[in-house]
Amino acid sequence: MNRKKLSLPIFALASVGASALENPTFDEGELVFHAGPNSVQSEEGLPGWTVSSPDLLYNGRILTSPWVSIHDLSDAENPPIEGRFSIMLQGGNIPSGSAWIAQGLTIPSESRSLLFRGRDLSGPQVFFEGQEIAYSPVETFPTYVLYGADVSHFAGTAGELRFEAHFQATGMIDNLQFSPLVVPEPSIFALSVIGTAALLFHGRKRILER
Ligand SMILES: [Ca+2]
Repeated sequence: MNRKKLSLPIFALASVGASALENPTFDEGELVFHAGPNSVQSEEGLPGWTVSSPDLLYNGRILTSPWVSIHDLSDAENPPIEGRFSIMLQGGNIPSGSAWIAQGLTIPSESRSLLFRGRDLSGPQVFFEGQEIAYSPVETFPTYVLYGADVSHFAGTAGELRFEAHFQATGMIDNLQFSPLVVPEPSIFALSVIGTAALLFHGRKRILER
C-alpha cells in the first residue's frame, strides 16, 4: 500500500465555491508601472484585493518598511509559486504598520478549510472579519508548502479575508481556495506518522527475530 498517496493530494481536487474568492491565484492583474521600474499600481496589479499601499513592489525585497510585493517569472530569486504572479507579504524590519491584502467575500457554506500555497512563510497572519485563523502545513512540495486553515466556524458567513504581515513577518503566498475537507490537526497527523513508524519498526524487529 502506498501510504503517501493516501495522504492529502485529494485536497487539490476538492475546492468548492472558488468563485467566492476574486483573483485567488493573483494572476489576473496587469503591471502598470508607477513611480519607477520597481513599483506597480496595486489596483491594476492585484484586482479583487485591497492592498495596504497604493503601490506594489515589483520583484523585490525591501528590508525596511512593510510592503506587499508582486513577483513574476523574471524574478530569478523569488519566482512565482504558480502561474503569472505570486504575492509576497513583507512585514519589514522597522516596527511600523503592516503589509496586507484583503477582500470581502462570503465563505461557501460547505467549506471547512481554506487552503493556500506558501513559500518561506514566517509569521504572516490570516484573519476573517478581524478574527485570526490559525493555519498549519498540510503537505510539502518541492517548491512550496500547502497550508490549511480551519474555517468551519465561518462557513456561510460574509466578512473580510485578510493576509497580513507585521514586523519581521514575511512569505510568499498563492492559490487560495476553500475546501469541504477538514484540515487534519497537525498533532494528530504527526502522531499517526510516528505511530506508523513505530509499527513498521516493531514489524521489522519481529521479522529479524524469527
Ligand atoms: Ca499565481
